[in-house]
Amino acid sequence: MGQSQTQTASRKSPSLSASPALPRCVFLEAAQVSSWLKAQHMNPLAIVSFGSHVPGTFPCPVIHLDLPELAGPSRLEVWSTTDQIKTYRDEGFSASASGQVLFGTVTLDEQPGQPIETVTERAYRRLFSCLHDLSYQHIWRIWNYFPDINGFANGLERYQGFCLGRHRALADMLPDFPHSLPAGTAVGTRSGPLQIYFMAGTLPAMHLGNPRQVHAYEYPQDYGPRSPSFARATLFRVEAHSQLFIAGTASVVGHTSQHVGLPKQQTHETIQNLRALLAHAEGTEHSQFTDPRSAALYKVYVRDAADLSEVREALRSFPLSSNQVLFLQGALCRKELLVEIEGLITSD
Ligand code: 3EB
Repeated sequence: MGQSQTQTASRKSPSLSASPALPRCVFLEAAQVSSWLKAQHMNPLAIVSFGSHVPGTFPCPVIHLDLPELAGPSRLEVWSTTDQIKTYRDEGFSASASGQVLFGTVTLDEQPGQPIETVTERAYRRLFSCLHDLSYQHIWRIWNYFPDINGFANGLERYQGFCLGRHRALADMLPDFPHSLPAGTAVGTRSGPLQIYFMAGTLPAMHLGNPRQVHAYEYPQDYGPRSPSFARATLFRVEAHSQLFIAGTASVVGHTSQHVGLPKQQTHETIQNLRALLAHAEGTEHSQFTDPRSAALYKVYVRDAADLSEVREALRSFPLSSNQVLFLQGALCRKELLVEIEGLITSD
């Protein structure tokens, strides 16, 4: 992005919050959030809860997802920044923004009889018109959640309907589609409306593929009438600091699901995909994403709670320290997929 490398050395600080443009994400127990923000002099950009109560009131979007936590104490995903924030609210849309980064959410209820593709297309059109109005042109990361993701309606699996509606809106509204698509997650909740949250910036980020996988936006039509619109990872760099947003990654090689019915093997395959992606990102950007000193956060989505111990066992071979991982129960977009892992790695 053209920043000079020499300038950064003097600015380098042990705190990841040193760089104003990089938002920070941490997993915190609900009771700690207010005191943590105060102690760190951070302003909240967004708070995501997975079923637990969010105490107090926060000026930023607060997103409640019905994705039960499967291990450890209940925690919230807290996004914050050292910068001052402004908040925006409109029907079905809320956002908070610092100078360079906007964190937003679109929530739409499905009306009886309305196909999921229609709701999704509306939500995405809404999202882009709000971003356009607020002048955050570059979309960095998108998370999508809705119930009954593997259910059938109107001759399509609901996930396929979702992909169709998303594709219609993005192909129309996103400049340089599909190459500008950011890292994505799409996971089925137990209940709730269609909930989308996202980060956008005033500066462009770099979107990456995974060398072991076909670009999702180039999947053949066997998986649905329109391919899934997301990149495998998005990398944002400011000065010497890099943030790598890792899309939901599953046991998919090429475009084919591997190890049907075998959660442990699916987890191992997913780890191989993650390792390939991290190596690719390091090669592209000369940043250290596999360095244990990098701050890494992962969310592990497990379809069946009964598979948790096998998934955790398989994850021992991957450097995930337990306080940086959330295990969530969620349904995944292909019925045979049992586990999916997304991540955020900050390196400086
Ligand atoms: C896959 O590789 C697994 O439709 O936004 C992962 C992350 C998956 C995001 C999406 C789907 C999405 O196809 C599924």
